[in-house]
Amino acid sequence: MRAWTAGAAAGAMTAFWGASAFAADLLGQPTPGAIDMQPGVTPLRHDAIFFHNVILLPIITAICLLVLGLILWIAIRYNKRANPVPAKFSHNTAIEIIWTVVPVLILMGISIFSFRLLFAYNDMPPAYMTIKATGYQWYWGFEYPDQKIGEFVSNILPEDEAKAKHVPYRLAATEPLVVPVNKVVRVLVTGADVIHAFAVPSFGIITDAVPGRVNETWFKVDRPGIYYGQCRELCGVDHAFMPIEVHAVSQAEFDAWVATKGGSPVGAKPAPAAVAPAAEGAATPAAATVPAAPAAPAPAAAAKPVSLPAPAAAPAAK
Ligand SMILES: [Cu+2]
Repeated sequence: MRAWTAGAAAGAMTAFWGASAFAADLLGQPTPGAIDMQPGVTPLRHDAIFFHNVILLPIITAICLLVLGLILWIAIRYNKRANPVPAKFSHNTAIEIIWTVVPVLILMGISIFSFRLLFAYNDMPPAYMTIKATGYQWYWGFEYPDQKIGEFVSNILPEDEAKAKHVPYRLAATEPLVVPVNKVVRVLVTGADVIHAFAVPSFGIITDAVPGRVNETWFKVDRPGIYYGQCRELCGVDHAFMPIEVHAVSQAEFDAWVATKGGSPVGAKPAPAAVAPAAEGAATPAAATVPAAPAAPAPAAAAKPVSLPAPAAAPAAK
């Protein structure tokens, strides 16, 4: 009972103040007994936690308390004994306007923060490097095209090895995804057989791995560490056994790791990566305007020569 009370108190504290100031949650993996979200290490995750803890939770709490208060008020003040002769009216214009307009305003307020976060997810800064993650039944394949590292396979680390290494079984993998800290990493996600999903909670990302399609997401890890993720789309019997293990390391350590994989550390990474997102961001407007622009003058230009020679030809014929 005391544990439950402590848990409820912790829950209330966490709900109102966020876990960071209260509990020592493990970084990059779930914490036994914890109820808050995993701590974030990327800008997207920080924003998502802010949105949840500072915007949504207070609104939800206030609405719940308001409705609870109204129910109690009605049940106590207007029950049959306390109020034997009920009022006969059935409409109140003022209150009907209020309970229509106020929820609309609340939703509009939420949408400002919600859309800002949604755009941040899609508005990737210029990427330092790209990783291609492919979901298989039931493991992941990772490829580093910028470093010329071909696809390598990452399986679940067997239970005895995980125990021997003191790493979490079902989260630890045979091959980690190694990335440099403080660099924008673009992840291209696809599936080879069925739909999987690439998810790393502390990065705040979850992207479907769909066969025949390439989805994109990004992260920028702000501190070194080991961060675990999992497949998040039910993909078959071993769905629970295809973890993702990400090591965020310094640039020097990353370059050393690239060398051990037989890749080229530098290459021409920043240039194509810097151009690509800009082109992608402009892809929709560019695609809309560029073909339209030549298309529009083209018929006009074609029409003019056709119509012009005609009058010119007519006098020539005379
Ligand atoms: Cu799965």
